[in-house]
Amino acid sequence: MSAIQKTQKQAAALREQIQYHNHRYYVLDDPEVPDAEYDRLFRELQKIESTYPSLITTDSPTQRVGALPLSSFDEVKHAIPMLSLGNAFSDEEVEKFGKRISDRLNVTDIQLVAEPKLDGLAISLLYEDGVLVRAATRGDGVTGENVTQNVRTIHSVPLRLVGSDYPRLLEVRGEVYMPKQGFEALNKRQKQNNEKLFANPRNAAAGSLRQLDSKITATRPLAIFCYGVGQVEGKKMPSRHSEVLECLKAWGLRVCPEIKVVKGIEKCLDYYRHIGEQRNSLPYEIDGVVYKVNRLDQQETLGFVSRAPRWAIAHKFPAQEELTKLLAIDVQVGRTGAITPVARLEPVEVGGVTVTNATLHNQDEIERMDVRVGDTVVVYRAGDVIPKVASVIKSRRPKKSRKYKMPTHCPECGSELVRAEGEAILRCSGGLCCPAQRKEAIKHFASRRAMDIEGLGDKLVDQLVDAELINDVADLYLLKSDELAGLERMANKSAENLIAALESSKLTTLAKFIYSLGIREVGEATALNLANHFGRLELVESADTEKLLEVADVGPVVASNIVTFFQQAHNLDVISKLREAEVSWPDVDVVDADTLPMAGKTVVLTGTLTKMTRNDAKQNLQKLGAKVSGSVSKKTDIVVAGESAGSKLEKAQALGVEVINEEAFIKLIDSYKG
Ligand code: D41
Repeated sequence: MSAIQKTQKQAAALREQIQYHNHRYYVLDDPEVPDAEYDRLFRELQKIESTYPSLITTDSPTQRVGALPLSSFDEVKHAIPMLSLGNAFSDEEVEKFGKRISDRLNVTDIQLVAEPKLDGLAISLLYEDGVLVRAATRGDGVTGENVTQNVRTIHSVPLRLVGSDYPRLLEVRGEVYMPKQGFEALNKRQKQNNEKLFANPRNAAAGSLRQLDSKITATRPLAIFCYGVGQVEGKKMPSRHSEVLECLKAWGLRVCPEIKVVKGIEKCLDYYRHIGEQRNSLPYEIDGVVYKVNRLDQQETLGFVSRAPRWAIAHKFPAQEELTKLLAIDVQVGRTGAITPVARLEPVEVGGVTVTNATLHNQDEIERMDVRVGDTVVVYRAGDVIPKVASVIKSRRPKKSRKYKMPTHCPECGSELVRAEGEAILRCSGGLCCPAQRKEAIKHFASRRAMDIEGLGDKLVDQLVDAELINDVADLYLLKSDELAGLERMANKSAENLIAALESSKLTTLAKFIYSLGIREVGEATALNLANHFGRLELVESADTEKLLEVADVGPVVASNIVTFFQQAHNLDVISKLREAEVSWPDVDVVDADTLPMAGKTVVLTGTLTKMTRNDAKQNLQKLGAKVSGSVSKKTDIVVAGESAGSKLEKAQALGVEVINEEAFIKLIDSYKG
């Protein structure tokens, strides 16, 4: 055997192995080897093929992607038309179907195959001598489009059939779809890249299959389930549909595992209900089930009417999409002040549930769809998710409609709505005073790292706000123990304890107080920087953006959050009420950060410290002007490694960064404190 023949044999053996593992992974969902092994085989084959391009075959697993973009799709005429399916929307219609076939065949208790009806696109795959040579969309059933390049990128479509007993010519029919998970991931990616979102998995699958550049299709998580055959030459097929499906499985084609053989219409309806219950937990979207007469001779006897077989019917689930009228657009304020526009709709039944509200997500989404009050809209509801307005029927738009404008002020508290740069959502700037945000703000205010009010947990905050005993954080300090004692599950003793805790929380630090205010994106570190930079709260309140940008770690977004917060009169009111209640803190001696002993140093804390908390260590470092970071890099100056330090310590050692233990760390800070 010549050297090249040997290599050719080696390539063929690799292809066979890759094909086997591909089938195990993508078709059977039962991988045998780790991904790394698959990758190794794949790279080995790639290496051979790049050295000897003449050895590349069209069914080589390396050839799924790589074809040049098309300028248009060619037409494909189906040798045998791809039939359409009649629909049934109720048990009665299915029973009528059962009666029709029984009467025509003159038999009762007919055997049927029940299949989930995938919500994707019907496709035809043509295999010649076991090799995929063409894939076409159904189109109008007679003529479709040649989408071979795109379908080749779908991993669950075998480029070569398994075994050797397949027909010389085999046309397989199935449904290409996008799994729910893949759909969510794709839309997330589209959003990040500022590209258009797909309304549902079906549209996403259709859009992906219609790409002229198969490299794009290759990035889309498509899959296939095969449900039948068209043209077959060179082999006698079995006599039942269920057996045909078994053959397809044996030849490496993917068939839906939920498919069942049932006897009689009653069992079909049982199947429908069973699948209906499974629907939300299935990893793909279905819009109903399909019943097919199992015996092929009976199918032939029944024949078809106007392109739909008499021997099959689709039993649809109630629609998940309906048309209705948009009556108004309201906005809702979430816990963090996020504003969500909500569509108020003329009540409409969607998938068995009456829908009167649907989310419009955000301002961008409204602008993208240009949705207007008075529009006829498509409402979509899937599983347990919140109904959403999927699209607008522009042709039904009333003449005098006006573009929707988002409000500029919070509907709950009247504060200005602000949109941070690069963010899609508007937020209420009301902070402490907006009722929708009040509870969250109070919980934050009371938390350990903020005002540290012991005994004031989340549940109690909810109770206090619901009982209207407090409206804002300042009201906390006006609470009386007899008011508290009147609350459910509140003993006299705990009421007194809370009053005492409130009292002792009054003396705080400027940094903690700023942090307690809950200004967006002003965390502990920023609050400390602000306190150290300005020294007095009045100076923080009156600082403009330019002044704020001088503070360590304050960027334009944080600066603008701070300015907006202190522009709201009610925030200033709350602060003055707090001061009246004798909440106080010592002013901070302002030191020029650059002159601090550890200015410019970046320190990483890792492992467990025994003599102080991680947080105390951090604050000590920050007071000395050091920056505390969470990850080790070349820019790290010191790593403080406590007990059982792990990967960060290893990384520091690898990078040659100075590492000190807790003892040395304490000595270090003490030496600076002097
Ligand atoms: O899952 C499906 N979407 C599905 C579609 C299925 N499981 N079986 C189908 N069977 C047929 C016949 C009976 C005509 C061979 C179908 C379709 N047709 C179909 N899909 C799109 C149009 C027709």
